[in-house]
Order: sequence, then structure tokens, then C-alpha cells
Amino acid sequence: MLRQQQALRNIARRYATVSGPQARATVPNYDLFNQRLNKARTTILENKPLTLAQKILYAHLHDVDSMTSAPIPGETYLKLSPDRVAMQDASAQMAILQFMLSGMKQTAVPTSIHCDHLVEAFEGADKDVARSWQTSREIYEFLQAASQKYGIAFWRPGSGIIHQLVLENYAAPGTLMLGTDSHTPNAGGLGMLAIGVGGADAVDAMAAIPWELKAPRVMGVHLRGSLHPWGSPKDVILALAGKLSVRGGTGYIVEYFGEGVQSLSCTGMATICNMGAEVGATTSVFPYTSSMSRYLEATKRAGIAEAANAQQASYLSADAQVAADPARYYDEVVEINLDTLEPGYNGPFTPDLHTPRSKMADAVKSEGWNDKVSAALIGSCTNSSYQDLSRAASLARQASARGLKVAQGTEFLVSPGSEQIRATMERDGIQQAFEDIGAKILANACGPCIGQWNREENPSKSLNSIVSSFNRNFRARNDGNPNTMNFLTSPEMVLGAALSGRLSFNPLTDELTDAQGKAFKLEPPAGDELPSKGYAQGRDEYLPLLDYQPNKEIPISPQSTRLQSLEAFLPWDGKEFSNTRVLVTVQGKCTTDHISAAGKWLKYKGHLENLARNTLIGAANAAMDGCVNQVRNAVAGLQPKQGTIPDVAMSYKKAQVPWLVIADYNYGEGSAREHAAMQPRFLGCNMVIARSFARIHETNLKKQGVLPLVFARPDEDYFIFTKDPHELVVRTEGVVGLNEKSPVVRLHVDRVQNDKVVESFDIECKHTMSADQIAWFKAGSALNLIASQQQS
Ligand code: MIC
Ligand code: SF4
Repeated sequence: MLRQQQALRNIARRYATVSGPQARATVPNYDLFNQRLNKARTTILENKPLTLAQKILYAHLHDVDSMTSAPIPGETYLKLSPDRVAMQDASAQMAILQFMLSGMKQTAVPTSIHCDHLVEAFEGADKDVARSWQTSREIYEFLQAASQKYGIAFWRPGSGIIHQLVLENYAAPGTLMLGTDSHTPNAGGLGMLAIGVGGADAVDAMAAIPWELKAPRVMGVHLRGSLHPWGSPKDVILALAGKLSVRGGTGYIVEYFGEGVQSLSCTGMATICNMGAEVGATTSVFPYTSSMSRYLEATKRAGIAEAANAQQASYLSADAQVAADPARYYDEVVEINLDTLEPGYNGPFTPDLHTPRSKMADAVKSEGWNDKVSAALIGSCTNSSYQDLSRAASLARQASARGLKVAQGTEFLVSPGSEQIRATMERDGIQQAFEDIGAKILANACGPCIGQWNREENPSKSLNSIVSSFNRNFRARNDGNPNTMNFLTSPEMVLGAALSGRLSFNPLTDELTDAQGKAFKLEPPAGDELPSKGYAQGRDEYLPLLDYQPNKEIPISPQSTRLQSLEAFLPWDGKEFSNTRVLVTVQGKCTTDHISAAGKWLKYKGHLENLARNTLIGAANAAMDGCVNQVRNAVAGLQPKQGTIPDVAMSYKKAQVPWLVIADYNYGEGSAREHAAMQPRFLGCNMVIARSFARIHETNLKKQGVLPLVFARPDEDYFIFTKDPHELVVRTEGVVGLNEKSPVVRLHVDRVQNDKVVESFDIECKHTMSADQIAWFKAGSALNLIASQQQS
């Protein structure tokens, strides 16, 4: 404990200069990074060649002196000191509520909050932002006051989407950032190691506590050739997701290399890194390039460009030996040839179901997808760069010149990523080009990407297809309709779909019919990497609020339905878990959207009790033929005997019956929302036992004091729990004495029918808890531990 407190003081000293929010990142301290890296190289890394990802990680080791050997990927926990934190409004609420309990006076590292998730897309940009102030004023005022109190930069609703604003203002090559959103890796397009985490992890960084990450493996993606005229950076990640699947990147940092990298714009690389979240990767990163330097200058950060240029061949690239023999130094190598890479369509319902453009027409027929495109959407945090929008606009202009608009029955929506992008798009006629073909320009916010889409035309919950340049397409995510099939593609392909109104339309080969009834083919898109006149700043009201007021009160009304002060979870009682019921055995895909839905529930993100009413409502019950949100309850005297998952969980909570979840592969895939861990914990869940976990969610469970276990024999033992799991009663062996060196925890399971044990069996499980994580578990949550350390 003493050692930890000393460490805390050390970090606090290192960041003692942070005294208020910043508008933009300052020039990174490359001397310090190189010093730390060199020390690591000589003391623990035996001077072996390093990948770029390893360099950035090792340059951020919190205390290299305490390490005695090289970290083992997939095994050793690294303790890191991040340089920055970014949070969005949906996840920042819980992060701030936790930070308030930490007892800190201000954040230890520069931090920003971005209001982007709570704006509902309906009538167009300005009206939608104004309405969001009516519907979410309480949340905005809470976040603004907290920003003022703790010295955080506050970006108001309408200013833009977190990842675009971070790229424009805060990303800096070779630095390390945590963001409370799974698409934080977007900043890898600017050579930053940017990692998506739950709010409690962000609290670590904000409270100057070393942040733990299991040393990742590094996957090298070799980009050959260069993009052809119809090719786009999005196609790289769509193809990679197709190859790797939604869990193929788990435990890896994806690092791109090869000559193909040089043909990509900085914003294009950001798109690729952004959607790396969809393969489960810890993050993705590109080596420093001249396009990054150009982007830094265009976004008024010439000082960072100059300092980074000097590091290009050293700190900001993999070592030369790695480039010369990638197969030897990367844990895995994948190749993608940009010359022949086809535009891709990924979906429906999962971001890894990849169909190359030329196979799409056949797939529409064979899969029975609805060919009619009911809505085409571009923008979002994934694809709103000047390059994306100007290329898409070039296609829109070709259509307008022939009197053509978007197809009848197809809605065309544009979500700009930031006010700067929107203003530049307006100034340069891009907005007009979109409006000329019938586009509606939405607010600079997440909107339809996260279910904030009041879709008047929603074809009455019927089966319909949409195409978008977004990154994620889980069922019901966009408009709440489980029958809406979202195909993810590049902005250029979205335009093709908008103009033709068909999924099967291939703009590379097929013809459109103009207003005079004449057939014509679209010329390949053409656009600019950066605006030749520079970026327009946009409206002043969307500049960040940088107003440090340490004595500010943070308003939380006890009557509020949307904000609730957190009560600390109870510490572990020191005993084995017993009498634990299996609430549900989840079948198949269970993303954080299934565990803690967004859309209309977004308004309760700061109120754990109210939000908990949506717990696992998207989960399919393996014991009831995959029936969604229904479980049985066998505890004597409890009601309902069969009901929704949250209702039955609530009945267990009231009766103080602990429960657990059995889950399939990649449980908790998708977003970083820690609510998906806090809600079960709040309702009395003590363990989640899965065939495997997604990284962020597994950590979120640990942070909140829930024990995540994996089956030692995932292919056999999971199925034992698919038969009437409500009858099973579990006790553990191995929770007492939980130890980072011995991973085994055993379950003794009884099947109880009419109060009689009719069958018993033992199951072996494994945990992946480090010593620190075990301390969180014992304290009841990571936050309880921080709070006790602040007091002592
Ligand atoms: C998403 O894209 O799913 C979200 C909404 O941005 C989430 C964040 C959240 O759930 O708060 C994410 O990606 O982490
Ligand atoms: Fe917002 Fe969608 Fe990006 Fe998530 S993926 S940050 S919801 S735009």
C-alpha cells in the first residue's frame, strides 16, 4: 500500500503543471519519451528491435525500475501513465460520478468532455441541437459544472463528435490517450496510441493512478500498392474485419506498415483505426507520415508537426529491423493489397460479414436482402473527413448536373463530425452539392449512429435496408427497428446507393438513368485530402469552454430521474460465493448494446438504478430457443416465475439472492460503456462466466467488482448450462485466496428441483486477475480502493 501511495505522489508531481483545461494539445515531450524508452530498452528489453506500438507503450511505462524482465504479451500487466483523457457525454456521466468519489481536486492529466451522443437527429442541425438542450439540459449542466470544477475542456452539443474533435485538436503522434468510448483508436490515424476504456479506467488516469493493460500482442498489417480511384481507406478496415472477424483482433494492437501507408491521408488512416474496434483490437496505429504532418499544420498545430518530423525515423516508426523482417517481429502479419482491394459492404447486423462490391448483387439475391435502400447515411466519427465529404460531393455533383436526385423512397442524411468540418463543407459548396440531390444535414453529433434517429419514415418496423459510412451495425442500433439491415461501406458507395436506391447497384460497372431518361456511368470520385483554403473555424459558440473554477458546485437533484449520486458497492465479504443462481445462459452474440441498450435509454446514463431496468434486454436465452429477454425463475417464493431478464434480476436483488451470467464467445463486444458491468453488479451479479470476453468489457467487470471467469473447456462446459439453467445453484472454490499466480476457480453446481438436489457436477474455470485487480475485487470495486487510498 505504501509503495502505491508513493507511486501516486510521483505521478501527481509529474503532472503538477496541469492547472486548467487546454484548447489544443501542446507539443509532446519527445525527450522524455525517448529517455523512458531507452531505459526500458537497456534494462528489460535486451535492446531488441521494437514495433511502433511497443515503443509508445514502453515510453509510457509508469515505473520501469520496478520491472525485472521483458513483459510477456498476453500475460504481463503493464502499468502505464497516459498523457490525456477524452470522454463523451453518455459515458462521461458515470465517469464523473465516480471521479467525484475519488476525492481528487482536479484531473491529473489534460481531459476533455464532448457532448455528442445525446442529440437526436430529427429536424436538422440547429433545431436538433436546440431541442437537445431542452431534453438534456440537466446532463449538460452537470457535465459543464464538473468540467469547470476539475479543469476539463468542455465541448458543447453541436461542436462535434468526440473522435473527430480529438483528431482535430488533441491527438499527437507518439502519445498515449484513454477515451471512454470504443472508437477512441481513431486517433491512431495521427500516430497516437489511443485506447477505449470504461469510465473507471479513465478515472485512474484522471486520478494519477497508473493504468493497467495486459501487454498486447502486435499484429502487423502490411499495406501493399496504393488506393485506386474508387478505393477508399474504409475498404481496408471492412476487408480486415471480414478476414479477422469481430474477435480476431482481441489482445492485439494492430499496426499498419508498408508502402501502401504512404498513399493514405491522415484522416483516412483515422477511419481505419476507428473501425479497428470492430475486430476487438486494443487499438490500431500508423507510423508517422507526411500526410500526418500536413494534417497537423492544417489544424493549426505546426509546432507538433515540427517536433514530430524530427522523430519520424526514430520514435515514431517501428525499428528498421522490424520493417525488414516483419514476420519475425510482429506476432502475426496480414497483407492487404490496395491496388486490388474492392469496395466492401459489411453487414447486416454484424460489422464483420464482408461482401466485396462485385459480389453484392448476387448476395442480395441469395441472402434475400431487401434490395431497396430506404436510407443512405454518411458522416459520423468514422467517415467525416474533408476528403470523404469532398469525394462524395463529387459524385453528387455529377448526378445534379444530369438533373438527378437521390432515388425515390431513399432518405439521404449527412452527419458532419465537427463544426469545423461542417463550416468548411458549407464554405466550399460541399453542403450545397449534397442538398442539391436532396440531403438533410444533421447536427455535428452521433445521431442515427447510436439510435438517436427519430425516423418518421421508418417503414413500420418492416424489413428494410440502409447503407451507412458508420462503423457498427448491431441489430436495432440505428432506429430501434430490429428489422433494419445496416450495411457499412465507404461514403463513395453510400452515394452510389443513395442515387440508385439499390444495394445491388455497382457504381464501378452499372449505369444510372438521368432526368432525360439517358443512361450514364458515374466517373470515379475526386476530392481533396485537405481544404485548399484551410479549415473554416465555424461558429464561436462551438469552441470549447475552458473555464477552470475549482470551487464550482456540481448540481445533482435528488429528485432527478437522470442523475443519481453513486453509492459505493459493498466490499467482498471474504467468503466463497454460494447459493448463486444462473440468471441466464446467453446464446450467441451479446454486445454491450444487448447488455445495456442505447437509443431511448441513453437518457438514463447518469442514473444507474433507472438504467438497470434495461439490463440484458437484448440477450437471447440459450435455454429457451434463443428467446430474447425471457428467463425462468426457480427460487421458491419469488415472482415472476418467468419474466424479462431485468424483472427476474430485480426479484433476486430484493431477496438478496446472488446471481451469475453464463455467456458465449466475445461477451461484451462493442462499446466501452461500463454501464454494462455496473448494472449487473447493481442488481446483484457476482460472476460472469463466458466462453471468452471482449477486452474492454472484461476490464469493466473487474473494475466494478464482478468476477469474470472463462470456462477451462469452453466448447464443452458452456453447453452444460444451456439446459434449464434456472434450476442450477452454484458455489465456488478458489475465490478465497484468489491469486494472480493460480488462475483456477472451481464451480460446484447443483441442479435443484422441488428443493431436492437431483444432480451435481464440477466445472473448472479460469480468471485473469492481476494482483491490483484482485485488490479491486476485494474492495468491492476499483473506485472503493481509490477512495480508501485518498483517505488514508
Ligand atoms: C458506440 O459507438 O457504441 C458508442 C455509443 O459510442 C459507445 C459508447 C457508449 O456506449 O457510451 C462506444 O463505442 O464505446
Ligand atoms: Fe458516436 Fe457512432 Fe462514433 Fe460511437 S460510433 S462515437 S455513436 S458516431
